[in-house]
Amino acid sequence: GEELVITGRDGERRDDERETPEPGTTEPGTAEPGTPVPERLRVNVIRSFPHDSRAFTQGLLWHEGHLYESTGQYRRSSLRRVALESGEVLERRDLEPRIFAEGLARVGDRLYQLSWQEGQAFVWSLPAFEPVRTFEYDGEGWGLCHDGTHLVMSDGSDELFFRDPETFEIVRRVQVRERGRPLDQLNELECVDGVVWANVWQTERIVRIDPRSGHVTAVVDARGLLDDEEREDADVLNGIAWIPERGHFVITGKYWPRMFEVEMVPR
Ligand code: DDQ
Ligand code: CA
Repeated sequence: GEELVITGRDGERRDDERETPEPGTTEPGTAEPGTPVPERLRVNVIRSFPHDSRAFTQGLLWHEGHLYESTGQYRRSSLRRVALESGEVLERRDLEPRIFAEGLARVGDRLYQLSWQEGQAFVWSLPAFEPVRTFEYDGEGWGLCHDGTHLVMSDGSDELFFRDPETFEIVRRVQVRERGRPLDQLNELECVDGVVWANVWQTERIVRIDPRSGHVTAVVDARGLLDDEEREDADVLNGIAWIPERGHFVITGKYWPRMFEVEMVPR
Protein backbone atom coordinates (compact mmCIF):
# COMPACT_ATOMS: atom_id res chain seq x y z
CA GLY A 1 0.00 0.00 0.00
CA GLU A 2 0.91 3.63 -0.10
CA GLU A 3 3.12 5.02 2.59
CA LEU A 4 2.29 8.26 4.27
CA VAL A 5 5.22 10.59 3.63
CA ILE A 6 5.48 13.78 5.59
CA THR A 7 7.17 16.31 3.36
CA GLY A 8 8.99 19.48 4.08
CA ARG A 9 6.74 21.62 1.92
CA ASP A 10 6.14 24.06 4.74
CA GLY A 11 9.88 24.54 5.11
CA GLU A 12 10.09 22.49 8.30
CA ARG A 13 12.79 19.91 8.22
CA ARG A 14 11.48 16.37 8.09
CA ASP A 15 12.10 13.93 10.91
CA ASP A 16 14.70 12.03 8.91
CA GLU A 17 16.71 15.22 8.40
CA ARG A 18 16.37 16.65 11.85
CA GLU A 19 19.43 14.90 13.27
CA THR A 20 21.51 15.07 10.08
CA PRO A 21 24.35 17.56 10.35
CA GLU A 22 24.64 19.96 7.46
CA PRO A 23 27.28 18.79 5.02
CA GLY A 24 30.45 20.81 5.07
CA THR A 25 29.85 22.60 8.32
CA THR A 26 31.31 22.37 11.78
CA GLU A 27 29.66 22.65 15.17
CA PRO A 28 27.97 25.95 15.96
CA GLY A 29 30.21 28.29 17.86
CA THR A 30 33.53 27.26 16.36
CA ALA A 31 35.27 29.69 14.07
CA GLU A 32 38.76 30.92 13.38
CA PRO A 33 39.64 33.85 15.66
CA GLY A 34 38.51 37.16 14.21
CA THR A 35 35.86 35.63 11.96
CA PRO A 36 32.12 35.73 12.62
CA VAL A 37 30.06 32.67 13.50
CA PRO A 38 27.35 32.66 10.81
CA GLU A 39 23.76 33.13 11.85
CA ARG A 40 21.76 29.92 11.34
CA LEU A 41 18.68 30.43 9.17
CA ARG A 42 16.07 28.28 7.46
CA VAL A 43 13.48 28.99 4.79
CA ASN A 44 9.85 29.52 5.68
CA VAL A 45 7.68 28.88 2.61
CA ILE A 46 5.01 31.51 2.00
CA ARG A 47 3.69 30.06 -1.27
CA SER A 48 4.88 27.88 -4.11
CA PHE A 49 4.36 28.16 -7.86
CA PRO A 50 4.85 25.92 -10.89
CA HIS A 51 8.22 26.07 -12.64
CA ASP A 52 9.16 24.69 -16.05
CA SER A 53 10.84 21.39 -15.15
CA ARG A 54 12.74 21.53 -18.47
CA ALA A 55 14.48 24.71 -17.35
CA PHE A 56 18.06 24.07 -16.20
CA THR A 57 17.97 27.21 -14.06
CA GLN A 58 21.28 29.06 -13.97
CA GLY A 59 20.23 32.62 -13.22
CA LEU A 60 17.11 34.13 -11.66
CA LEU A 61 16.08 37.69 -10.86
CA TRP A 62 12.96 39.79 -10.31
CA HIS A 63 12.24 43.03 -12.13
CA GLU A 64 9.02 45.05 -12.30
CA GLY A 65 6.58 42.24 -11.70
CA HIS A 66 8.27 39.42 -13.56
CA LEU A 67 10.98 36.84 -13.11
CA TYR A 68 13.87 36.72 -15.55
CA GLU A 69 15.61 33.39 -15.93
CA SER A 70 18.72 32.11 -17.65
CA THR A 71 18.68 28.40 -18.46
CA GLY A 72 21.72 26.31 -19.34
CA GLN A 73 22.75 23.13 -21.17
CA TYR A 74 24.28 23.07 -24.66
CA ARG A 75 21.71 23.38 -27.49
CA ARG A 76 19.00 24.38 -24.96
CA SER A 77 20.20 27.57 -23.30
CA SER A 78 17.74 30.43 -23.12
CA LEU A 79 16.77 33.78 -21.68
CA ARG A 80 13.20 33.95 -20.35
CA ARG A 81 10.64 36.29 -18.90
CA VAL A 82 8.48 34.22 -16.54
CA ALA A 83 5.19 34.88 -14.74
CA LEU A 84 5.64 34.10 -11.06
CA GLU A 85 2.17 32.80 -10.18
CA SER A 86 1.66 30.54 -13.21
CA GLY A 87 5.28 29.78 -14.07
CA GLU A 88 4.35 30.58 -17.67
CA VAL A 89 7.20 31.53 -20.00
CA LEU A 90 6.05 34.89 -21.43
CA GLU A 91 9.08 35.63 -23.62
CA ARG A 92 12.01 33.53 -24.65
CA ARG A 93 15.23 33.86 -26.63
CA ASP A 94 17.28 30.81 -27.47
CA LEU A 95 21.06 31.09 -27.43
CA GLU A 96 23.41 29.56 -29.97
CA PRO A 97 23.70 25.78 -29.47
CA ARG A 98 27.40 26.09 -28.57
CA ILE A 99 26.56 28.26 -25.54
CA PHE A 100 25.87 26.87 -22.04
CA ALA A 101 24.21 29.83 -20.31
CA GLU A 102 24.83 30.68 -16.66
CA GLY A 103 24.20 33.61 -14.28
CA LEU A 104 21.96 36.58 -15.01
CA ALA A 105 21.98 40.16 -13.69
CA ARG A 106 20.21 43.43 -14.52
CA VAL A 107 21.90 46.79 -14.89
CA GLY A 108 19.29 49.45 -15.70
CA ASP A 109 17.54 48.36 -18.90
CA ARG A 110 20.14 45.71 -19.74
CA LEU A 111 20.38 42.04 -18.79
CA TYR A 112 23.84 40.45 -18.57
CA GLN A 113 23.96 36.69 -19.15
CA LEU A 114 27.06 34.59 -18.53
CA SER A 115 28.15 31.41 -20.23
CA TRP A 116 29.76 28.49 -18.41
CA GLN A 117 32.95 27.70 -20.38
CA GLU A 118 32.55 29.82 -23.50
CA GLY A 119 34.11 32.99 -22.04
CA GLN A 120 31.35 35.24 -23.32
CA ALA A 121 28.77 37.40 -21.57
CA PHE A 122 25.69 38.46 -23.53
CA VAL A 123 23.98 41.78 -22.98
CA TRP A 124 20.26 42.00 -23.80
CA SER A 125 17.90 44.96 -23.85
CA LEU A 126 14.83 45.30 -21.66
CA PRO A 127 11.99 44.95 -22.30
CA ALA A 128 12.62 43.92 -25.95
CA PHE A 129 15.13 41.08 -25.37
CA GLU A 130 17.25 42.35 -28.28
CA PRO A 131 20.94 41.40 -28.28
CA VAL A 132 23.01 44.51 -27.49
CA ARG A 133 26.62 43.37 -27.25
CA THR A 134 29.00 40.67 -26.06
CA PHE A 135 31.89 40.79 -23.59
CA GLU A 136 34.76 38.31 -23.44
CA TYR A 137 36.24 37.06 -20.15
CA ASP A 138 38.72 34.48 -18.88
CA GLY A 139 37.68 31.40 -16.95
CA GLU A 140 34.28 30.00 -16.10
CA GLY A 141 31.04 31.86 -15.58
CA TRP A 142 28.72 30.71 -12.77
CA GLY A 143 26.63 33.26 -10.85
CA LEU A 144 26.02 36.96 -11.45
CA CYS A 145 24.27 39.85 -9.66
CA HIS A 146 24.45 43.65 -9.68
CA ASP A 147 25.09 45.49 -6.40
CA GLY A 148 24.15 48.90 -7.81
CA THR A 149 27.73 49.69 -8.82
CA HIS A 150 29.45 46.52 -9.97
CA LEU A 151 28.53 43.17 -11.40
CA VAL A 152 29.37 40.51 -8.82
CA MET A 153 30.42 37.22 -10.40
CA SER A 154 31.26 33.73 -9.18
CA ASP A 155 33.23 31.12 -11.12
CA GLY A 156 33.10 27.99 -8.95
CA SER A 157 36.06 29.09 -6.87
CA ASP A 158 36.09 30.65 -3.39
CA GLU A 159 36.31 34.18 -4.81
CA LEU A 160 33.77 36.77 -5.87
CA PHE A 161 34.79 39.11 -8.69
CA PHE A 162 33.53 42.68 -9.03
CA ARG A 163 33.32 43.90 -12.60
CA ASP A 164 32.66 47.28 -14.17
CA PRO A 165 29.42 46.88 -16.18
CA GLU A 166 30.75 49.31 -18.83
CA THR A 167 33.92 47.34 -19.60
CA PHE A 168 33.39 43.99 -17.85
CA GLU A 169 36.90 44.44 -16.36
CA ILE A 170 37.57 43.04 -12.87
CA VAL A 171 37.98 45.98 -10.48
CA ARG A 172 38.10 44.02 -7.21
CA ARG A 173 37.99 40.48 -5.89
CA VAL A 174 37.33 39.00 -2.47
CA GLN A 175 37.91 35.56 -0.98
CA VAL A 176 34.85 34.04 0.65
CA ARG A 177 35.44 32.50 4.08
CA GLU A 178 33.03 30.58 6.28
CA ARG A 179 34.33 30.63 9.86
CA GLY A 180 37.68 31.52 8.38
CA ARG A 181 37.79 28.61 5.94
CA PRO A 182 37.58 29.02 2.16
CA LEU A 183 34.11 28.36 0.72
CA ASP A 184 34.01 27.49 -2.98
CA GLN A 185 31.31 26.22 -5.40
CA LEU A 186 29.45 29.53 -5.03
CA ASN A 187 26.82 29.36 -7.75
CA GLU A 188 23.74 31.50 -8.38
CA LEU A 189 23.95 34.92 -6.69
CA GLU A 190 21.58 37.59 -5.49
CA CYS A 191 22.67 41.08 -4.44
CA VAL A 192 20.33 42.50 -1.77
CA ASP A 193 20.92 45.69 0.23
CA GLY A 194 24.69 45.48 0.45
CA VAL A 195 25.03 41.73 0.92
CA VAL A 196 25.43 38.85 -1.53
CA TRP A 197 23.40 35.66 -1.21
CA ALA A 198 24.84 32.58 -2.92
CA ASN A 199 23.68 29.03 -3.20
CA VAL A 200 26.46 26.49 -2.87
CA TRP A 201 26.55 24.06 -5.79
CA GLN A 202 25.36 20.52 -5.05
CA THR A 203 24.06 21.48 -1.63
CA GLU A 204 20.80 22.88 -0.30
CA ARG A 205 22.72 25.60 1.50
CA ILE A 206 22.43 29.29 0.78
CA VAL A 207 24.99 31.62 2.34
CA ARG A 208 24.90 35.35 3.00
CA ILE A 209 28.25 37.01 2.27
CA ASP A 210 29.55 40.38 3.38
CA PRO A 211 31.09 41.50 0.08
CA ARG A 212 33.62 43.82 1.77
CA SER A 213 35.24 41.20 4.02
CA GLY A 214 34.18 38.01 2.22
CA HIS A 215 32.89 36.62 5.53
CA VAL A 216 29.86 34.35 5.47
CA THR A 217 27.49 36.01 7.94
CA ALA A 218 24.57 33.57 7.66
CA VAL A 219 23.96 30.01 6.47
CA VAL A 220 20.49 29.01 5.32
CA ASP A 221 19.33 25.40 5.47
CA ALA A 222 17.03 25.15 2.44
CA ARG A 223 16.46 21.40 2.60
CA GLY A 224 13.06 19.87 2.18
CA LEU A 225 11.50 22.23 -0.36
CA LEU A 226 10.65 19.53 -2.90
CA ASP A 227 8.73 16.42 -1.94
CA ASP A 228 10.02 12.96 -2.88
CA GLU A 229 8.11 12.78 -6.16
CA GLU A 230 9.14 16.28 -7.24
CA ARG A 231 12.74 15.47 -6.42
CA GLU A 232 12.89 12.47 -8.73
CA ASP A 233 13.84 14.29 -11.93
CA ALA A 234 15.12 17.45 -10.30
CA ASP A 235 18.75 18.53 -10.20
CA VAL A 236 20.36 20.82 -7.62
CA LEU A 237 18.92 23.89 -5.96
CA ASN A 238 19.96 26.93 -8.04
CA GLY A 239 18.27 30.30 -8.38
CA ILE A 240 17.61 33.00 -5.82
CA ALA A 241 15.65 36.14 -6.67
CA TRP A 242 14.76 38.93 -4.23
CA ILE A 243 11.31 40.51 -4.56
CA PRO A 244 11.62 43.92 -2.86
CA GLU A 245 7.88 44.62 -3.03
CA ARG A 246 7.18 41.50 -0.97
CA GLY A 247 10.34 41.36 1.12
CA HIS A 248 10.65 37.72 0.11
CA PHE A 249 12.92 35.52 -1.98
CA VAL A 250 11.96 33.16 -4.78
CA ILE A 251 14.03 29.98 -4.83
CA THR A 252 14.07 27.21 -7.41
CA GLY A 253 16.51 24.75 -8.96
CA LYS A 254 17.68 23.07 -12.12
CA TYR A 255 14.79 21.06 -13.57
CA TRP A 256 12.71 21.81 -10.46
CA PRO A 257 8.95 21.56 -11.10
CA ARG A 258 8.23 24.28 -8.51
CA MET A 259 9.53 27.58 -7.24
CA PHE A 260 9.10 28.79 -3.69
CA GLU A 261 8.38 32.22 -2.27
CA VAL A 262 10.21 32.18 1.04
CA GLU A 263 11.48 34.24 3.91
CA MET A 264 14.72 33.47 5.71
CA VAL A 265 14.04 33.00 9.43
CA PRO A 266 16.16 31.94 12.42
CA ARG A 267 16.46 28.20 12.99
N1 DDQ B 1 27.55 25.00 -13.08
O1 DDQ B 1 26.31 25.38 -13.15
C1 DDQ B 1 27.80 24.40 -11.80
C2 DDQ B 1 28.41 26.15 -13.25
C3 DDQ B 1 27.83 24.11 -14.20
C4 DDQ B 1 26.93 22.91 -14.17
C5 DDQ B 1 27.19 21.99 -15.31
C6 DDQ B 1 26.46 20.71 -15.18
C7 DDQ B 1 26.96 19.70 -16.16
C8 DDQ B 1 25.97 19.37 -17.20
C9 DDQ B 1 26.48 18.46 -18.26
C10 DDQ B 1 27.59 19.05 -19.09
C11 DDQ B 1 27.63 18.57 -20.51
C12 DDQ B 1 28.94 18.89 -21.15
CA1 CA C 1 19.80 35.74 -8.68
